This record gives sequence, C-alpha cells and structure tokens, in this order.
Amino acid sequence: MKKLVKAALLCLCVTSVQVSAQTAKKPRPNVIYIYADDLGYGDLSSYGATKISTPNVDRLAKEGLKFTNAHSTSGTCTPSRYALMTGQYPWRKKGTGILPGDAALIIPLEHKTLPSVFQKAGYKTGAVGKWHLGLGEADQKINWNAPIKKGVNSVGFDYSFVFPATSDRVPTIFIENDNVVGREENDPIEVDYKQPVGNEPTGKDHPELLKLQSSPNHGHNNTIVNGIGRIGYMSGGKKARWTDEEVAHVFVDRAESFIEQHQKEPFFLYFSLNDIHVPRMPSTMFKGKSGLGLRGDAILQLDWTVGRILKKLEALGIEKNTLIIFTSDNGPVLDDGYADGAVTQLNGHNQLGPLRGGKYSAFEGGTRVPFLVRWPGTVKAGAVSDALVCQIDLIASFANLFGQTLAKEDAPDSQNLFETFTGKNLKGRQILVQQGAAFSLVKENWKYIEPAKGPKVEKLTNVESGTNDDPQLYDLRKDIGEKTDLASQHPEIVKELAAILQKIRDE
Ligand code: NG6
Ligand code: CA
Repeated sequence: MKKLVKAALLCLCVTSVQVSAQTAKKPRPNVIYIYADDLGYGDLSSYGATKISTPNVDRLAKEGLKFTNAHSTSGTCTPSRYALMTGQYPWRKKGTGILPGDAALIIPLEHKTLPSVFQKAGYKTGAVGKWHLGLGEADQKINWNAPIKKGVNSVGFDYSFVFPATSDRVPTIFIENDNVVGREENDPIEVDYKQPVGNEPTGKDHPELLKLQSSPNHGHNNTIVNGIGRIGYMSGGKKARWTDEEVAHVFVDRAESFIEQHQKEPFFLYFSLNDIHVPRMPSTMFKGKSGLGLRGDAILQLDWTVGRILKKLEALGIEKNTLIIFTSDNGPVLDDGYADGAVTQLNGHNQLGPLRGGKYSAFEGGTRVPFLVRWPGTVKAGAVSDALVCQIDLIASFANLFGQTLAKEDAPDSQNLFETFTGKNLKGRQILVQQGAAFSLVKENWKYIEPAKGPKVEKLTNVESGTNDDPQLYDLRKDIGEKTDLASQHPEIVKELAAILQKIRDE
C-alpha cells in the first residue's frame, strides 16, 4: 500500500514537473491590442510624420518592433475587424461591409474567435471601445431598451464596454456587458436608418444648430446629437447619450480599470479607439493643439491614450509581462464627412507617407497600416521588420502560442506567424488578398490589382480608389507608391497572380 502511494506521488510529481516545464516554455503574457481607427501609415512620427509628434506611440516603436508591411484585410472598418476576430477573409461572408448602427451581430458563434482563443487559454478577456460588428439576433430589430442577446459578450469577451458602430452613426450610446449604460424606462431609445423617429432636429433641416458642419453631399445630416449631425435617426435615451469630447476619456478609464482589475491574472484587452474616425471632436485639452485641425488634434488624443495605458502598466509593474500590439483598422482619409479642418489645415502633413490611395482604396494606402509590437525583454527594442503580415493572422498565432489546435473551419485564412510578430523570424506571409475598391493579390514583391469599374478618384473623399478597367501590376519592393504599372511588361505574372486570387476565392 505504502509503495503504491509513493509510486502515485512520484507519478504526480513527474507530471507536475512536466506541466511546469511546459508552462515555462509557453509564456502567457497579458495582451493589449490597441486598434486605432482610420490612422494612416504616415500619421505617426515613428513612421516618418514631421508635422505632428506622437511620442507615446513612438515609444512602442523604440521599445519594440515596427512593421513596415503590415495590413488590415480591408480598406474599411467592419470587414477588417471581422477578419481580426474570426481569422476568415471577410469577403467570404455576405454582409461584412460597413454596418449601420442597428445591424445584427455578424460574427458566427459556432467558430473560434480571437477572444475565445484567449478565454480557452485561461485569460480574462475584455473589449473596450468601438465595436462595429453588429449586435443582436439576425433578422430581428434590436431592442436597445432591454439586455442585448447575442452581443459582444457572446463572442468570447468576459467584459465589454463599447459603442455599437461608429461615432458618426446612431445610437450614440455606450453598452456595458450588453446593456445600454444609463438607459431609462421612461425615455426609451428608438433607432431607424430609413425614416425619422421622434421629433428631434436633423442636420439637414437645421444646419444652424450644428457645431461641426457636415461636408457637402456626405450625408451625416440626420439626427443631431451633441451639435453633430449623424448617419441615422434616433430618439430617446437622452441621459444615455455620449458627449463626443469625452469619449476618449471614458474609454481609456474603462481600459485602465479592466487592466487594474485583472493585473494578477493573464488578460487580453481589445482596446478599440474611436480616434481618429469622424466626427473628430477631441476633448478641450487637445483642441487646436496640433495646428492641423481636428484630425491632427485627434491624433494627439490617440497618442495621449496610448501614454495612459503605458503609464498604467508601469504603475502596476506589469509592463514586462504585457505584449502590446498597436495598429489601425484601415488607411487614412481626410474628408470623411465633416468640415473639420483635415483638408484646409493639413499644413503639409502627409497621412499616407510613401503610399498611394487611402481608406477605401485598392492601393497600399487602403490596408498597409502602422503595426507595432512591444513586449519588453522578449521582443528586441528598436527592431524593424518588413515581413508581410496581416491582422487576420493573430488568431492562429495566439492559438499556436497556447498550444491550441484550430479546426479546419476555424480561422481558415489565418496563418501562425507568432515568431514573425515577435521578431524571431523575419519571414511573413508569401501571399495576401487585399480588399479595397478592387481586390488585390500580393505575392512577395508583386501586387496585382484586379480590373474593376468605378471612378479613379472617389468623389466625396478625394481618395484614389485604385480601380482600373485593366489589370494592374506593381513591384512593391521598388515602387511602394504604386506609380509604375508593369502589367503590360509582365503578362505572365499578371496571369499567375490572377489565377492564385481566383483559387483562394474558390477555396
Ligand atoms: C461611410 C461614411 C464615412 C464613415 C465610413 C465608415 C458616408 C458618406 N460615409 O459610409 O463617414 O462612417 O462609412 O468608416 O456616409 S469605417 O472606418 O467605420 O469603415
Ligand atoms: Ca476605420
């Protein structure tokens, strides 16, 4: 008997030694994913901006790894975020375009998501900030006046504090753990994107009430909230409505509380900023400070937000064990709907850096975005990687870190690039499909843009769309600005890349 117990104990010891050796091999850092909105490749001083200074974000570059060829999947928000969360190319699924504020949740619940991978690894997961992936059951009008079923907490977040879509779309409210914050029984919230609800003034009928004018023809002239015309109509919820000037403060406070609360356990925080999306209406402390209009001021606010997070980690003494990723959901745009000085006070700032295009575009400016990784002690400080990586790859990369195997249907387009994301390997993807005004396929140095109809310059935003009736081919290694179309010189490469694109589509 004694012998048996001894043997069993020995066995237990061996197992626990094995387990701890395994855990030692696989680190479990806290992970904070900071997602800027519409921030361009040229908008940070660490990426070459000279007319604006972003010292806090630049610290991530100085103390971490800077990517020069990192991408969102798409030139707009919803599809890029869908890909980040699911590891599936968004164009494989219908209904993943820019969503209205009353859209249903588009993330399928039967598959792994980025946060559910963390949950499975024993992390506490939180989402703070912009959501824009829909809320509520499909084919049902969402009821804002009751707890939301199939909300943010259904896709793998233990805690969430978000706004539903974009700050230029109603409803202009916060939602905490799938409940509207500050909702009142006697002032129910109603939202409609087709017809007016309630009797509040609209930007269209009462431009004199606006503190921020809409740009001509951009819409943004439905219900006025906080002196700003929005997309969509809303009534009720007077006490629940946000004040634009406070949004960044509210979000960073929530992010800090989440970090503080979970400082002793591994946590994953999806921190999705409102800056620098329109309406750009930063708080008083930043207004007029950049000299570049409200867009520049919003960049300063974004930088300050990052600084708050860095300070918080230091104060808690957890900065070494926290991996920060900073990136943007799509490229930059100056005029996206409001006369906010982005164009008139540009002052020589170049939001694109060396790239062409911008938000919505098939050119590199649509999806090539700043991407920084800081993990002190593990990721080499001040390193630069030109590996081709995409946000869609994070889910497979973290699953790999945690030793999780993903089923074939989970994250089908995501590649494990953990070693690349942490700078141990300089190789990235060989191939990436990019979704802008046209589809593109990048293979090593070559970029093929599929023929597509449409204006060469988007009328409203003045962004070069990248569309052309004929196929285009660029050698990105020599021509990052996509100035010289080589399609007619290399018809065989055009053919090869077009075929690969078709094959990936058919998968
Ligand atoms: C566009 C809006 C733009 C912005 C964008 C979404 C118009 C004319 N333009 O439709 O202002 O809201 O949608 O941006 O309505 S994103 O970053 O969330 O994709
Ligand atoms: Ca965006």
